Amino acid sequence: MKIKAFLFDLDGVIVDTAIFHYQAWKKMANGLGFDIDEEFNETLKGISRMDSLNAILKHGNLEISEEQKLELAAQKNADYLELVNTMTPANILPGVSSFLAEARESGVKIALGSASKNSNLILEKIGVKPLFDAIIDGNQVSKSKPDPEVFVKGAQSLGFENESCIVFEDAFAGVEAAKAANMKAVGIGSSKVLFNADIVINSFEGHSVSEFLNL
Ligand code: B16
Ligand code: MG
Repeated sequence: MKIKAFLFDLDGVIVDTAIFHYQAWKKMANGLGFDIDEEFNETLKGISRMDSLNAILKHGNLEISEEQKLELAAQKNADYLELVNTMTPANILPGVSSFLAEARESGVKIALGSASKNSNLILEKIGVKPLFDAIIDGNQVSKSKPDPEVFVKGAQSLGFENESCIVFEDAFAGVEAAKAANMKAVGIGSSKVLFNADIVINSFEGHSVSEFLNL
């Protein structure tokens, strides 16, 4: 089927906010008396805020009330937003801006499919929000990737069938979500991790839209 739309994950594909999430979660964990390292942080990529919090508390062998969890998540998000507010267009990952512009020129529709509840602010800070025809994020979905909900809603809001969409993802769970939706998946990162994608690239740099239209 002819490709009509590109659905982009945010963190790790358009911008690297994983380092900000890491700093904010680390601060929280340290305040609770334990630490998280970069290797553990890898397991949080693409995972929703509350699922991340639960994984971190389990890592630290801590059991707390739901009320305390909400307080911790709110404080972590405040710390994270302080870092997000320092972002500028210089934070866009290499090759992304020209790839988005070329997609629009080619008539391909563009949607965001992210677990983040902060995606609108991030897209505004880096100056690419007007390039998106639809934004589906953690505010619209109830099921985290690998559930396909976020991408299915993206296709629906653009008015296209799932089979005519390509998903660009950096997380294993995100590629699984794309496949569960019968979409093509382009992995951004390592083929060792993203082996279930149709194709894996290191970054958008040096790649043109036409390479993906016949996937
Ligand atoms: P927020 P993505 C994900 O973004 C991040 O990878 C993940 O680390 C984060 O916990 C999640 O968004 C929720 O973010 O706290 O801003 O709602 O890769 O799905 O774009
Ligand atoms: Mg991601």
